[in-house]
Amino acid sequence: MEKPLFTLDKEEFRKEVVHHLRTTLGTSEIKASKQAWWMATCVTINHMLFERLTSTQQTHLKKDTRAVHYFSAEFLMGRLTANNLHNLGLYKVCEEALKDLDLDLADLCEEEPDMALGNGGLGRLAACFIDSLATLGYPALGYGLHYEHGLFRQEIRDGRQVERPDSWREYGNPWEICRPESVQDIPLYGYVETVFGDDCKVRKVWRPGRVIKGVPWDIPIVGFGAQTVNILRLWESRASDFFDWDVFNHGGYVDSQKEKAEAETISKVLYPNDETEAGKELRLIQQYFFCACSLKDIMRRYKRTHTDFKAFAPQIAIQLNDTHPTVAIPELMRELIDEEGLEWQEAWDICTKVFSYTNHTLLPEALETWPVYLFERVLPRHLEIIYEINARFLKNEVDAKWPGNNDIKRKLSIIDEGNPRRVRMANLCVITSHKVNGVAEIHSKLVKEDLFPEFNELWPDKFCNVTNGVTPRRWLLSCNQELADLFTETVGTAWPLNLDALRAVNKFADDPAFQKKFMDIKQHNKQKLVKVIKAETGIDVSAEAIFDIQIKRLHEYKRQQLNLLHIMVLYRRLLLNPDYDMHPRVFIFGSKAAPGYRVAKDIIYAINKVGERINNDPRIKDKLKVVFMPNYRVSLAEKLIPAADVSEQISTAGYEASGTGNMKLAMNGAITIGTLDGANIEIAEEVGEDNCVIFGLTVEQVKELKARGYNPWDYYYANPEIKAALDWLDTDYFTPGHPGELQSIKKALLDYGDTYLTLADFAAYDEAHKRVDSLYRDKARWAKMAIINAASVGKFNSDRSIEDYIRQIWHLEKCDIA
Ligand code: BZD
Repeated sequence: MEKPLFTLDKEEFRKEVVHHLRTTLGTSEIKASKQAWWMATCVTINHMLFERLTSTQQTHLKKDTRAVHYFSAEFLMGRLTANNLHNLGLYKVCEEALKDLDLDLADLCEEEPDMALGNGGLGRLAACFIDSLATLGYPALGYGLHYEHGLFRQEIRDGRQVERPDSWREYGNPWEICRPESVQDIPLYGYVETVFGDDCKVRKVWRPGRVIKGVPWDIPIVGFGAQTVNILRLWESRASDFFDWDVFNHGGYVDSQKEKAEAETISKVLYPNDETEAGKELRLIQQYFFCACSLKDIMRRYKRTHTDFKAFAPQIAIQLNDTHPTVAIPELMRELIDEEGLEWQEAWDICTKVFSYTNHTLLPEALETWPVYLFERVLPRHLEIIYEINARFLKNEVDAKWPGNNDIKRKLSIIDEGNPRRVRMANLCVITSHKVNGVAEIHSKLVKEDLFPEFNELWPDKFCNVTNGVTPRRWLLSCNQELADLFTETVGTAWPLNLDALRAVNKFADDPAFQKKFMDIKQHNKQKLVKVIKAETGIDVSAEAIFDIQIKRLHEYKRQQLNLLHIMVLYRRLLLNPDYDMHPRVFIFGSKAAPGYRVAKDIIYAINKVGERINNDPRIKDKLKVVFMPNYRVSLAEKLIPAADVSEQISTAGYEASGTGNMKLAMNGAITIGTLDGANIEIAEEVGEDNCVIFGLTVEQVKELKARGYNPWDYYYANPEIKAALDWLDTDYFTPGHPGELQSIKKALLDYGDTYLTLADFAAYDEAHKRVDSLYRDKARWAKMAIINAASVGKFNSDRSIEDYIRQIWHLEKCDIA
């Protein structure tokens, strides 16, 4: 038998790369570009991935395993080269092999465009979860959309965000494999006919107005240790083969091209909406398209080994990542009833066992609803099915529990009877799913008590919590290799799988020699980031300053404006008193705003303009710098996180479902300055309240203040520093010649009521920063805190999250691969 390839030594690896450079890339060592070398490296890696992929698929088929199907409109994968090498255990071999060719692996990795098929936390969570599923050896498939353009590329022009298209596969992508043998046809539009069948039964038949082709692209997902290689299957839309060739032949070239373009539009671009509902027809079609393709694919695979549907629910688990894939519910009902001939109750029993739903937000404006008229036009049969589900639910469940209570009926109904009438996707999810989970303890509690209290009364066992996690392979081993090596040296090699093993590092937290090693690594990471900052923004910063980092989507509830307001107050203190006692600080931001979210874009502009003024003001002697890193994305996060001293997690309590950046930053030894919100609460529990800086109103206090009637003007008049900073925005100090350009920030915080209580939390936030400053000056104390943070976040390994899903929701078994 051929030797397994992943035991390659560096000589063999080098030969393979050169071989592929010549035979696959069609170039040679003399003239190959960096891009070609990177591609040749990827082809070499693929050779090994595919071998394990085939063994995995054969074993799963042979053992007829139960599998989870993770349905998600987003998978924010980032780059795969370094991650795949680490998971195959070949990173160092590859690095050495390339060194012999005078190439630097880290440098070649920069050739890879990010696969940015997601907006933020929700999409990145899906990526971490499929890594963990493969690592733990569970049969799993990720199902999503093969967007031609991922999240927009952000350029900053004169301080403002400009959205440019992201073309991640313009020059080909080495990780994806097209599977034409598994193409699906997806109907849309049309009408429903009621027919009397040969079996004397009345049936519904959907006569679609249009059919689109779904082409699957598979991305192999290799687990750490390379035992299991699962797949992420992403669907691309094309014009179907039912395409009217007659029209084409009779001179209808332009019309036929129009049809092609329309079909391709479906998977053309990712909607850049985070935490708001877009409600556009194309988005509904995107959702239906990938769900229908995926269900047909599941059905096809199921039928290879089964002739009836008795084993369907025992074999298939489908996790709905937020409400975006909800339309899979009526689609599976339709498939089972209309196409497979099952009775309603049989089909419903299957659906209620198969589906489960993860909620990622409590924000009312983020809860998806679709106008009934739109549903009726695009998916007429699905609307009928939804009505039927609703009627049965209202009668059998709601009326039985609350007889005659129309208020509750109105609230729980899948249909919102407003004008226009709308389909509430979250209600459909909760009614159908056997489990509904939130993503952090506090969030899951609020899902039960505030968002769905009546559903919780009906079905108390349905609701559960699975606290999010992140993969330590990407977010420590791969992005912070020096720290990873120090940990391996200290506690052995088990930690990338069992992150709790790092607890053993805690006993060195006070050890000056260990502290030095740890902080030297932090310092080195900061020095590397200094260069990146200079290259990306032209700004000079010193690695001796505190690196204070806020990286996440821009949203008022995440309160980048609170950070900015505090920066302005610090700046003013320094202007009033150049000897104001503070350790030099660099505030670093990375953030994209939804293109239609005005205030968010204004906040980006304000950060840039305030930064520009501060960074060029010699009076403050470089004590303060503000950096806005353009085009925040996974690969940039991998450079920022290892260099962070301080992690800003400052959402209004009750609004951030979990957060996952908070986990990555703590894992890399950053100290959290945060509110008691989302997973911050659990991070504080794990690392200890002494090792993070918690401030601000709690969820309860936020509710009380809002109930009492919050008036931001009270804080404006009571705190002269807040007043001075906000009034500053009326002037042209930061925007010379353009007074008032930053006024919208002030307006949002005063005239429009400061929805997210920025001013109410300001004083506490300021005090918290004073604490950060004094803690940092005590070098030993800070080093100890940083070490304890990195060593104590084992809970936030996404492997633990997956085991929680398995135990509470999916009930899968691990499968050894031969
Ligand atoms: O999901 C985020 C939450 O805001 C975070 O608190 C949480 O940690 C993560 C993972 O659970 N939500 C999103 O990222 N949401 C979106 O990206 C999104 C995308 C499209 C439409 C609506 C929301």
